[in-house]
Amino acid sequence: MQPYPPILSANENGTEGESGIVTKTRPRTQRPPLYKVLILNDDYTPMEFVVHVLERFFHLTHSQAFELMLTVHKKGVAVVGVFSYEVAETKVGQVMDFARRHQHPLQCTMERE
Ligand code: TYC
Repeated sequence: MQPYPPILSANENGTEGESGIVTKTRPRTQRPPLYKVLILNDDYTPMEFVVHVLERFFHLTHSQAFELMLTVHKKGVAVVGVFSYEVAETKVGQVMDFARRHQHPLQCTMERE
């Protein structure tokens, strides 16, 4: 049996504070920001090296890697992928390190989406 008049109480989405007023809080889901990893063109890095980098660190197929390399070569820059901050940072570091070890000036950066 329900009492009459109904007892005022906090509902699932409300809190009854000292004032006796029930205030609602909207549940908010926060998504972590995403980061684009970009690869930049230059005049010296061999095309095959860039293709290899895209296959090795971004798991692209050979034809995807070749196509993306050509886009960068023609347009100057392209997004390779979108990742969490930590993953993007790791990939940028891996590419920069690999390019430096092979003495190529290839540049890879990240940008918040
Ligand atoms: N422009 C380079 C060349 O002609 C090839 C290249 C492509 C370099 C993409 C960097 O991100 C790059 N050898």
